Amino acid sequence: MSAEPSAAPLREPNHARRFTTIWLVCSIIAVPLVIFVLGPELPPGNGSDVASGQVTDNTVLAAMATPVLLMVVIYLIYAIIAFRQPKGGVLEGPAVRGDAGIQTAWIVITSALVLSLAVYGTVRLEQGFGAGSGSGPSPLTRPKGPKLQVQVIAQQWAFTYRYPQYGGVETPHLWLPVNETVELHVTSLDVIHSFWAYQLGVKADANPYVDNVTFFKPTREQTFEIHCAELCGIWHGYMFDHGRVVSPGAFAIWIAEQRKNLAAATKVLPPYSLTYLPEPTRRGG
Ligand SMILES: [Cu+2]
Repeated sequence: MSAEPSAAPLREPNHARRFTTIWLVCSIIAVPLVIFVLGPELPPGNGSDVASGQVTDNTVLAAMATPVLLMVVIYLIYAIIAFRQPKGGVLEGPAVRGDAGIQTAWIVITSALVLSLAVYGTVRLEQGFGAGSGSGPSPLTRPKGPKLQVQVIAQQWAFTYRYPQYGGVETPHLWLPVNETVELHVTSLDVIHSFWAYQLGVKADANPYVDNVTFFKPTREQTFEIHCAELCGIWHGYMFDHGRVVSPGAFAIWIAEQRKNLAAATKVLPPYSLTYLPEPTRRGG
């Protein structure tokens, strides 16, 4: 009725070799697919040099995680198929009390993976213009060449943008010329906000009395999303807008229009400053 239990262990195939072969073949196929097919589709897209860097980082992480994921999933499937109970028999498996080789390999490989990622992360964080896209009030380095300075002013519940090189005009929307390095200064008039231009890969805290500087270069003309990424009150979710990256010609026309249309408002604005000290009583009406 049931199979001969004593004969089974003798016919055991070399599971370790079989599993390793399946895993290696799957990894060799999957890793290039992750790098070359999935990688270019990963967020936040290639809207700026900073965003492209984030796509690279996401690709590296996904490529390194793929063999680990495959090991877990393939082992699960392998175990379900190869180590299932034979029909009719209820068998005890052999008592396994550890395997020095596997344990050593596990510790060495996982340590190497984690430590190499720690080194990679640290290098990438310090590369370019400081700590990623949010470089802070005193960036470690500055990109060379001319820069378009734009100040992001956050307040409950909108962002406005000041262009000190264009008469200090303050606009309700953000337009940027393509292929021009932007020096973004992010501050707030009230509570803490966070300026997040998703497709440009730019996220910087907007805090009162703080001037957070961040650099990036938009690399293609597009419409991008702007969100507030810090819960800042009841209409936090309303702090949403679309910005635009346009040709230098279109930007010149737009900024000239803004200067003309907003001239009366610009006249009564406080002078351009890296932070502002608004008077709450005046703002409260
Ligand atoms: Cu906000």
